[in-house]
Amino acid sequence: MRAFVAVDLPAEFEDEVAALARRLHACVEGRFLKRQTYHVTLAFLGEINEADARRAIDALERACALSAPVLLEPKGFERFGHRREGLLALALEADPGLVGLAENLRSGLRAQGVAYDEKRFSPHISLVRRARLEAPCLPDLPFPHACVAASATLYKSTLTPEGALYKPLYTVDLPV
Ligand code: 3AM
Repeated sequence: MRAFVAVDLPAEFEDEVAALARRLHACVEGRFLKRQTYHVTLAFLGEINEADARRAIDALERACALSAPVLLEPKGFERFGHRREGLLALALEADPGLVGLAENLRSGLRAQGVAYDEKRFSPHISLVRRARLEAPCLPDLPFPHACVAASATLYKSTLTPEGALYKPLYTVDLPV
């Protein structure tokens, strides 16, 4: 299965992110992601088997047990990939709790021999794929208020023509 580990968004924060995305419709074309897919990826594992999934759960539990409170604090918009057809995301501040969680998870995965994508951790919430921006710059929009995350999850990702479907496999509480 295709899998990744992510921090889940608290419901109120998710509401605010969805409201921000709705306002973007006026100036951005592309595939807007459904609010139930919003997350902050900590590590993308790619194809894993059942044994890897158990090891990843172990690494996730250990990382969450060691974690400081994880603050989700919007920083600004960020574009990844191709300028006219890339990903538009809401970038988050490099909160020490969030960065520490990603580092501890990744070192736990390494210790367990579970491979993951080693690109530098750049905390963000994906909003629009294949994004084409009409205006040269994005309007001044109210960003969601910072909040403390409550959980992190190992997800199974299934690719479909309509986009990826994410199924939570195992969720661990974070300290608040
Ligand atoms: O948090 P986002 O939406 O940026 O982009 C994919 C998504 O991250 C990323 O993993 C998350 C869940 O699908 N992803 C997908 N394929 C990837 C790959 N080959 C990948 N990250 C790195 N390498």
